Amino acid sequence: MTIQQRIILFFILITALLLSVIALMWYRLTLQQELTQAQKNRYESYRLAVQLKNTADELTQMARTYTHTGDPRYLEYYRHILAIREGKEIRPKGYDILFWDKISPEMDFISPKTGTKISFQALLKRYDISSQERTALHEAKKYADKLTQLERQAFHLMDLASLNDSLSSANHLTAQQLLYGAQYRRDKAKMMQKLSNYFNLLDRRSSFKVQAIAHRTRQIDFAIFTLILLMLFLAIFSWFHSRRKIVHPLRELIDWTQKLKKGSFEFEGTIHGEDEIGQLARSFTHMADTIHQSLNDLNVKAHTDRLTGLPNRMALEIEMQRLHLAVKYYGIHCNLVLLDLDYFKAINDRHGHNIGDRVLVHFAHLLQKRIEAPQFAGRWGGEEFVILTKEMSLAQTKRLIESLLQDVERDTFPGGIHVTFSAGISPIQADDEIETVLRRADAALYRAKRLGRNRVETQEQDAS
Ligand code: GH3
Ligand code: MG
Ligand code: MG
Repeated sequence: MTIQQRIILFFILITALLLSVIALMWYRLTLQQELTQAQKNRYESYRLAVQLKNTADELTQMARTYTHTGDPRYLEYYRHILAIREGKEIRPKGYDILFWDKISPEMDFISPKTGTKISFQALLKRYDISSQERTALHEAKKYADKLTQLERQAFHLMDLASLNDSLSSANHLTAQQLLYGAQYRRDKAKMMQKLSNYFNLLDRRSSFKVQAIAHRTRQIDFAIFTLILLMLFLAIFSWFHSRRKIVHPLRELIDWTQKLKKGSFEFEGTIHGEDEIGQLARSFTHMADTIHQSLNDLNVKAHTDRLTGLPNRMALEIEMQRLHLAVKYYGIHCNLVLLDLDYFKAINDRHGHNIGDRVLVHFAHLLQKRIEAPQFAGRWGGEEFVILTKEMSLAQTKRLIESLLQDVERDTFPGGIHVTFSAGISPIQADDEIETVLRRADAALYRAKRLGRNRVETQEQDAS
């Protein structure tokens, strides 16, 4: 997988996890709102039942006070309470809790001008309660209505009492007995039983709902926690993965460039794979190999004579330095031989430059054949060659050159011609400069030319 694909995958995963966390948090918020709504609904439903109980209690209180005192203000209050409960008069604000207890006998109740007329039954329909709870409240209301019937009977007796003085005290007593009698208390008790039933139902349902929401909230919390852990894990994994797969290979690549800068071509690395860095590393090593190869080729070309393929003057000079050091530090015997083809100018003149070239190449082949490692032969320039002998005495070197002289003399060169050469040998000595050695070899060569050519001469010391 490429680095780009890995980065895309990482962002898709992180975005998906983040979106899931946001969605779950939003859902959790709605659950919280649902919980608040459920608790509010529970309180409102509770207040609805309390209102029925309070109005029933207040009606009882007003009716009983009226039958005891005969004060028409209590009858007036009673009628207002009932009219409001039945939706015939406007419902004042804060009506449902302790409303009538706050009005003293000296005060007149003034019905509000604005507001809604709504009966208890109509109010009931507005609330989100179960059908069982609704039935319980309906039945409670039925018993509340039964109580108002008894209270009306009591008021009727009071009316009769006001018309007929002789029956007055008896009717007062009967009216009071109606409101304290067994039937009245039975109906009231039944109403309270229904209300109590309603409270139980309400409590069970709403607490169950609250528990269900709380349970769901815990599940959501767990899911959010798990997703956040996953995100954390993904982030840690990505960190280590990018260090292993991107940062370390890049550092290694930088090391490679530093090595290349210093001229080293050894790249032992651990960068593998098909991703961008792997491709870059392969291109880099390929490029370095090409440079290395080109440098090697250039190096070989720089040290090789183009015509003969023998080591050239530069290669000979390097080898001379090496042998000089070997003589100096290890005391081994080394010699320098300078060879020059005889009358070469005449060959050129007589057979042409091309044959001259081919003669040089042929001579070079003979040298390569006869001079084996550790001996070293090269073209010094023109028709001059150098042989460097290693771990060989002066006499041994001389014998080698003499046998070479014979081989060359016997050989037939291109153009069917015969060629000879002359040579001068000088030993390489520890306290000599290379130039001195060359000068001595040149002097020996000169002597060989002078003494008739096709021969070898030696020169161990500078001529005085
Ligand atoms: P001597 O025996 O004294 O060495 O005589 P010589 O003719 O060999 O020496 P001289 O220095 O007079 O001539 C060397 C010639 O070698 C002159 C030059 O034209 C020829 N020569 C040098 N390099 C090349 C080459 O690469 N190819 C050919 N064909 N001729 C070359
Ligand atoms: Mg020459
Ligand atoms: Mg010559």
